[in-house]
Amino acid sequence: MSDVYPVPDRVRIGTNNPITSMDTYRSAAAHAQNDPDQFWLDETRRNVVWRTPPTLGVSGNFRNIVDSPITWFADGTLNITESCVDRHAAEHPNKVAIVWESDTPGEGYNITYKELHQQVCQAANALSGMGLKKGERAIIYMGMVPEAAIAMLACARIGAVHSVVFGGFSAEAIRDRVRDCGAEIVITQDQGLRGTKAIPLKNIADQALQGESSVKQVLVVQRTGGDVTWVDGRDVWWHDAVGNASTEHTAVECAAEDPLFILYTSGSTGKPKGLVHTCGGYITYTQYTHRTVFDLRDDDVYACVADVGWITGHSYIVYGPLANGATTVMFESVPTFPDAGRYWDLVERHKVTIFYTAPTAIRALAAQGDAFVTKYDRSSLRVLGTVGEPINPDAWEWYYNVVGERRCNIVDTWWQTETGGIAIAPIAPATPTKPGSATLPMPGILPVLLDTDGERITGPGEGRLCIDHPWPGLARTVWGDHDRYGAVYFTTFRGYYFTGDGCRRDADGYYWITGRVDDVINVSGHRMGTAEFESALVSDESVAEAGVVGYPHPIKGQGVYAYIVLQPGVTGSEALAKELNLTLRRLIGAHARVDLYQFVPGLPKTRSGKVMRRILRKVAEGEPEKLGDISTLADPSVVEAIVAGCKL
Ligand code: 7RM
Repeated sequence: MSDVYPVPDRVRIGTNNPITSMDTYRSAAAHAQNDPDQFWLDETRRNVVWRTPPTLGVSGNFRNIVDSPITWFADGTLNITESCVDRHAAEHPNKVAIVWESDTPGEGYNITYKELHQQVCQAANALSGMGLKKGERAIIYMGMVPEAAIAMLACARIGAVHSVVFGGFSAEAIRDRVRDCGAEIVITQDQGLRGTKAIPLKNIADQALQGESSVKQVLVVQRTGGDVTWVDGRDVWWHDAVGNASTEHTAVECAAEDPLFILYTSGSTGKPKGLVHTCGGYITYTQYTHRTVFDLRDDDVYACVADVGWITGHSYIVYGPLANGATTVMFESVPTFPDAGRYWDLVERHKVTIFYTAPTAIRALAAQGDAFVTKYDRSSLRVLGTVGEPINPDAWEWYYNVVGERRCNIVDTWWQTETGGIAIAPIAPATPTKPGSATLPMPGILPVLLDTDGERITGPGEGRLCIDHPWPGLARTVWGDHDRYGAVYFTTFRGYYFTGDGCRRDADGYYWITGRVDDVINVSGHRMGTAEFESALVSDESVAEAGVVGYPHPIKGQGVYAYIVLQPGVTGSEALAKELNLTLRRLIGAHARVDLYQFVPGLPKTRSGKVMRRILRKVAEGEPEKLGDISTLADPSVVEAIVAGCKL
């Protein structure tokens, strides 16, 4: 039996959460299960600003996603910025909406809801003036500056669809996304700053846009004043176009199911998919889960230190918190600048009450020793969240004992780009926790564990994690390829949404995510497809074939292991390994690098030519004795060479 941690008093007392105990949790979950339409209609009518309040709940189902797509609140109309900005600017204009923590500590500033409203209106007017219309796409390629959030909201305000591309991605990756979504406008900044390191975002965007005629205009925020390449007639400075625009703007009315944004995410095969989230359901689900899981209170200072380039930044830095009228921190820097105390310095200076980060950061910081933490006053903290990958119990205990001094509840939140918002997690004032478990499903989420034959596992057991009924935050489609959406998520197990994760359920009904069961790897909380690595590697002229798998890594969660078959006449070396990592950086981005290379004479293949990835995985995991049945291999000697070989 694992330890159970009761909810600390400080978290239990003073809440106005709709869910304050396991009893209220169970009755909310039962209501959402028995009458999902009524549950979510009540929720959205109470907490989202609608122009036309919806009367319809869900339609469509998981059995036939192609012919009967999922919709929520289909007869409602709204503009989500009225939920995120206008109502708060009217009700509490001087409340801080965004606390900007700049790269250099102390150089940031705050933006109130009134100011946010003015700036979003200005940016919306500027984008309209540049010709961006409802339904058209804008790529946002920026660092963590307030203008990134303002740009997202401004797109939403005119009904345009944004697609944020994480600032670590390469020019090639931006070009792929610009083409896939047919973007009309790119919004970027001169340079990004992370731990004093300047990232030439504008120049990378320019490289990406060479020859791309769909993009008519580029809007550029000046962050550092560094040199940039410039295309006259196409490029516009933010401070000119936005700074001079009117601070009044009437939001464009959108249908509940109009797309709000596209976010590209990696899967097992092919290029990243552009998942589409729509206005009404997404804003309903993110505001609900944000308020409930973190137990948001009026005077909270909420800090999620993710990047807006990932779904966590969309849902839990920008949309969820702002819809709730919260004060949300945007953190530009890195956890180790100027030293490993940066997060706790931030907590002390801004009196952060809710802090949300990834297990990889917790492990990295725990390894630096407790003094960096204890040096700062963390008495403001009440709820500590984690997201992105499984958290090992040691890291959980360190977060709980050292960072939170046993006063805070830990919310280990399991969810995905596809789920839109948190799907399995404790509700801070209600759910007793167990280190390493994401605990229990949100109301409205019906997790199902299936065995490899698709049979439902009841009670305790381990299987593939699926979800049985639509919830409002679910991504509705893959941009431009609804069939792919159906094929990837709804055909493995008919009638269920398949998450790609393995999961165990214990005797208390608690869920323990065991990690991906497909060819997706999770490195430092970054989701990457092994197929993307492989296709980038084989594009190098030295490489004939590549097989990429994950292996356990003490800090990053998973490391990347590449088996490389070289072209005839080429020999493996450290220098070649370095060169291949440069190829990955150029084709994917700075966050994509292989940790270990092994040059091998061949990949283990079946007689029909399929790579046996299980063997690659076992060797990378350091368990060559557990290869299992290798009798179907075309050439068993390849395995001997792989097991005996060395890694660089
Ligand atoms: C939010 C996000 C999704 C994948 C998912 C899991 C893994 C995320 C947890 C987790 C164990 C968690 N979106 N994952 N959260 N695994 N415990 N609390 O990360 O689309 O980028 O990645 O991340 O494998 O399928 S994501």
